[in-house]
Amino acid sequence: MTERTLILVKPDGVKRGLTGQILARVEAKGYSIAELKQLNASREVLAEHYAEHEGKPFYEPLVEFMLSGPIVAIVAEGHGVIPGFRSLAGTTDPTTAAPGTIRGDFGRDWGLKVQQNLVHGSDSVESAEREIGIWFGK
Ligand code: IDP
Ligand code: MG
Repeated sequence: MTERTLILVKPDGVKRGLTGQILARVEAKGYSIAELKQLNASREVLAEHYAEHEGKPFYEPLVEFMLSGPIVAIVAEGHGVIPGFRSLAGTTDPTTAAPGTIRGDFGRDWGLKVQQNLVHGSDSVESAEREIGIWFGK
């Protein structure tokens, strides 16, 4: 089966009207969109999604941020899409993410407790499978 990854356009990206530009970059790279929906996340879904970060200082602000508005959840498909989308997204901190990346071009430090960095992308085959199950069902 072709590789699949979970992409989330976080509430900052949706609010700022950047969903289309983010999707355009995914498509321009040659990946296809297998699933797409906009939703308001629940605390339960976010607790599952961010289980690895529970207990970290940015965990609560991260969950509050992800609850602050609609999210666009996407399953993207194509060979190498997992590292490929991480590369399109850029590094976690938008201040220093490379120009040319989603976070580098559209993100910045807003002086908040959590990095508002526009997108999430799965970081491994195992995470992708787990996360697609959380957001789209098995
Ligand atoms: P990633 O999204 O690049 O994979 P992770 O380390 O998995 O980064 O962190 C999940 C999310 O938590 C980040 O995208 C960012 O929104 C937030 N975050 C991560 N590290 C920090 C931090 O040190 N301070 C504030 N927020 C953070
Ligand atoms: Mg991560």
